[in-house]
Amino acid sequence: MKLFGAKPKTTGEPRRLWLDLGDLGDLVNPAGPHEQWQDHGLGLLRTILRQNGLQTDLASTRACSTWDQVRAKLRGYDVLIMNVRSYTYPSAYRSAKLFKEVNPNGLVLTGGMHATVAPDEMEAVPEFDKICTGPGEGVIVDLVRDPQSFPRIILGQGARSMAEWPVLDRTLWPKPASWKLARKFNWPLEPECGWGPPAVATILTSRVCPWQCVFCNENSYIANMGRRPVEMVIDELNFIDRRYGPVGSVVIHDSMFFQNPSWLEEWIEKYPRLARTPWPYWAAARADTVRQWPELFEALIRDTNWRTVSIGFESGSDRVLRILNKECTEEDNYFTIDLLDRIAGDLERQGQPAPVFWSNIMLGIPGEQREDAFKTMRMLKYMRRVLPSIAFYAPYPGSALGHQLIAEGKSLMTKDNYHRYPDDEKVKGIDYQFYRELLAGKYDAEVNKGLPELRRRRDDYTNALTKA
Ligand code: B12
Ligand code: SF4
Repeated sequence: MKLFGAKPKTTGEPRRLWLDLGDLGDLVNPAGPHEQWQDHGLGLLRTILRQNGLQTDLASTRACSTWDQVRAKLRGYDVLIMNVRSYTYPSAYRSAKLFKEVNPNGLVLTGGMHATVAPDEMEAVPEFDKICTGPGEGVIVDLVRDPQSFPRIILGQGARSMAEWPVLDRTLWPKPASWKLARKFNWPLEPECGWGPPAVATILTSRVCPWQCVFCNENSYIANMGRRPVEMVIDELNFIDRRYGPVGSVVIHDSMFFQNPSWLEEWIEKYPRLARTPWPYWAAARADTVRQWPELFEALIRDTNWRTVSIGFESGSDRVLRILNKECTEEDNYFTIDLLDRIAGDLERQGQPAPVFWSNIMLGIPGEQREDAFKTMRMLKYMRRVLPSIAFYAPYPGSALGHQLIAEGKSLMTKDNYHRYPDDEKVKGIDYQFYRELLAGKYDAEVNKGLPELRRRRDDYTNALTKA
């Protein structure tokens, strides 16, 4: 298969701009740490383009403070390229319109998750000239070289395995756009966000999650793809550390790191031995698989410095977990909480840093009752070492439940407002006032029922509410 296209032609090229997307100002004076993460889709595709002699300039809506600044950046280009996710769709939409305003003959090439899950919505916008659904690594070179030879809707082509992906050229990522942010950013590495020491290196080892949670079900739209071999991941981290480091910690951005036991066993064997430093890292698991493979989980924590364990607990109620098709139970959740607690206590006694949960919790799920929400908050309070990440359920296109709610006219997410503020209301008919009061502590008496005295403390959960 000709994965990355034919040989380059470098002269007389059209002027091309890759526009990194996100909320205005996020690379100037960001609202929070997660707004500063770099985009691996952009990094991968610009690396491939560069290796094939196709130059793209770079601008970022996140590096601008006003739409006038964005307009000025867009002027004078023949081609605009964007990676559009649902949560960046509003900025993609507005940027495409501005681009056509200042370059009426210019072409807008798009791809990304939103193009994949909601191509109809994008097709209705005439400013999007080409819309690539699915993975772009097999098509990007030919598309950028000769866009007019493609139809408007393009079926993307991915690699069979992430082993085929080149090492990202991280210098192709946008820079922080203010001296204040630049001081702490560690570009082309990434800034600290509370999960581990700076500088942070983000990396992907897998792209596919085989589960079918109805609020997500990525495997219905992310094509199957082999995992990146363990040694390639470690080599890339060592290279980053040598070239741009020192790296302080790693964030493994996989949707589901804790899968494929044989890959994980190899990681346990090689990471402590071959990594220049066994950097502490953040990575994701599920409560049911932790319960299925507790020894593997424990070995990863103890031997590979897995220090921030992201778990999509989502709910503390079996009824809601079933609505979500989470395939995890209350019992799985408590098993995982107790196991991490035991390992953490043990490591602390040995004077070592203890692992913590990054605990994803959803509230405001259609069908959730008050008692379910109390159980969820009770479960959260039961965790002793936890960074809570609470979100009001958001009906994203691409997910089964999202599609259903959109079709029923119950979604409050629009192209101008896929997600703006953490406490935005996302679904019609949900009593958001109740949830705000729940987070503020109004129902603590109910939540605390059955909780040991020590775990009845009150954290400010309103601040734990994240954009979703
Ligand atoms: C890492 C990650 C994050 C990180 C960092 C995000 C970032 N800056 O990149 C963090 C933790 C911050 C995050 C947060 C959120 N995320 Co997120 N995240 C991911 C994750 C796990 C990996 C993204 C990634 O790097 N993929 C790998 C790269 C290579 O893929 P890619 O960018 O899609 O690009 C490929 C194709 O799309 C295509 N392509 C892209 N651009 C273009 C352009 C052209 C021209 C072409 C031809 C092709 C093309 O080719 C690329 C190579 O194959 C994905 C799930 C996943 N497995 O992809 C979710 C995902 C993107 N996130 C999602 C969501 C909803 C969020 C949140 C809103 C909350 C949440 N539920 O997690 C927040 C909002 C963030 C914000 N900024 O406000 C959804 C998006 C759904 C959608 N319909 O768009 C996903 C799909 C997960 C999910 N199923 O819910 N996220
Ligand atoms: S929520 Fe997590 S476990 Fe469920 S399908 Fe998505 S990535 Fe997989």
